[in-house]
Amino acid sequence: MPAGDGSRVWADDGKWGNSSMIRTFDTHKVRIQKELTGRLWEFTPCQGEYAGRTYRVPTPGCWENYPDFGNYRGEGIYRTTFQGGGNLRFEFKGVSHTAAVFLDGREIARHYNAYTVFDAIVRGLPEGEHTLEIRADNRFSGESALHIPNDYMSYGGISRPVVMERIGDLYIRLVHVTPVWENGVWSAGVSLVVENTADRPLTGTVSAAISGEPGVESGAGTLLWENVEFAPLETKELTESLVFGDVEEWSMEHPGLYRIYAVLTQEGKAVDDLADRFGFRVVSTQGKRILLNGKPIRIKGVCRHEDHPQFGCALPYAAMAADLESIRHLGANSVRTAHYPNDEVFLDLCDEMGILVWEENHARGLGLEEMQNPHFEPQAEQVIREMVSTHYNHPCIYIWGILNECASETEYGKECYTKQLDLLRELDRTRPRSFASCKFKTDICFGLPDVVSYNIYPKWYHDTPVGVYLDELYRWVQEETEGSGKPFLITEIGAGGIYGYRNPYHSKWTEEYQAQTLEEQLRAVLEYGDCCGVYIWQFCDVRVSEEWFGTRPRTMNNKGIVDEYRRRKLAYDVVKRIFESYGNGL
Ligand code: ADA
Repeated sequence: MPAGDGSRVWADDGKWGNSSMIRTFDTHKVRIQKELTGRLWEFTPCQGEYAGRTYRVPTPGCWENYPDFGNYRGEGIYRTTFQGGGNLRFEFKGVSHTAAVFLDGREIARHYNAYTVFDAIVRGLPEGEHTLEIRADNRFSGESALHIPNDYMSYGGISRPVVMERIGDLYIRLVHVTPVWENGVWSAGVSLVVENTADRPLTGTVSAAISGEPGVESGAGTLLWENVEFAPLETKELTESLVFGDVEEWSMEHPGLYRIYAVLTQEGKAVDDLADRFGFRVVSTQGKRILLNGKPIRIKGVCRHEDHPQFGCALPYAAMAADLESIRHLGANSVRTAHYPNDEVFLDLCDEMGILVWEENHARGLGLEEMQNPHFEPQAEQVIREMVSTHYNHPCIYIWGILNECASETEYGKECYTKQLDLLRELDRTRPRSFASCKFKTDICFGLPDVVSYNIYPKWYHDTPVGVYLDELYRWVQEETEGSGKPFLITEIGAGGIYGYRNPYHSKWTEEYQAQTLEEQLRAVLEYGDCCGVYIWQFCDVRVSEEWFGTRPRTMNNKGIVDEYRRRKLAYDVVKRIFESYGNGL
């Protein structure tokens, strides 16, 4: 609804408190948080027919879901007010796809890429009413190397929550926990990052306690760093390791979670805290297998875009949880977050449900020229850094993926794959790395990852029988590439099927053709002895960029086994029957 000229910015109720809506568990008892989204903000589009008008719109949300903005590609200004002051930290969980943030008219942050978290700290703000403005931009241009017209939609808007926190001069920036299994003993490596935002030296004491979540009894321990000195504006990492006598391991069947709770005190008073969760599990590769806690696993997965006709990419908790319920009902045990890092709440739910996640940086189908865009490397690297830093603790993430179907057949592409896989290794020594290739017999990068992964579409984009195609591909990987002897995964199989379209000839695009094709593809891959598993392309039908209408009926990618409203196609029951007949182990 238009707000009308001169109307006031949507008012804040002034109340502060700890909110558990932001994650599925509480992250603070001491630090006070307030979600600024979860209410109406003002929205003013900058281009097009309605430029300059002001509307009141729900947040988080994508503007494509506001009436009149279904196809809006441009800039939009979001505005809200809040009551507060002192030292404030603002966390933006996702703005699509470029953001400039202003507090009372002063720029406090800029960020590119819809799918990762960024923040801004403002010190000494006078108590009172303030205005926060976010300029979001979802236009395509040479400045944007990752968001390009593509086989999914780059939405616009504040697509994930905005959170405001009161912090002191010293605050706990992050905590990473690395579970280690060595010589029959579990330990947890803890790394805490504390930041002094003041321009004077400060002293603080930090403690960190690990305990099981309710229902997980065993294992507990505490760490203490007393009277740590922080130079002005210093960011300091505190590391230590804790040994555990007995723990409940995190597995697909029993996803036992542990909590780490860090508290910062100054002069005996708790001034800040941070809680996160992790699980005791290690992932490794051995020969041609991927191991979870030493046992070879079989991946039965679906690729999933964050997409819904009512919410765009800003799916609320209930819609994410419903997708995961379906995925579990299908007998699947894994999700590939194609083709970007996902909402933290989705990962929280996967942690709790024991669903393994292949999490991917943001890039789909970039050719050589697109990778040579001078912005490509820094933008992709930033996604990797932000993704690993914020999602490090999730036990559900068993592998990091990069650069889906990019130019891995070229020398220049190989340099980029090398740098990004090296960066992943530097940021996280514990998880295997991979990339999904479609370069049939031309890929030159298989010496680089820990797992070799391929997207294949026999019976859809070509007519070679599935078994023949798979054999030819696998033999080539083993005999002629540096991927020989590594675990091998099929990261996409699939076929298009339009919901409700059936005919007696079972032609392409019918639900029948899709169901038959998936059955043939799935059986061939799951029966392939040397293959660690499979991901179906894809869980649900998704909207694609307008530029892709030509090969995409309905301007949708119709390869979902449910449609965009999550209505099951014939393929759903076929997949369920097959997935349920294979276990999680190999
Ligand atoms: C690719 C790609 C997907 C999707 C799929 C398809 O393999 O990784 O994003 O475009 O093909 O539907 O053709």
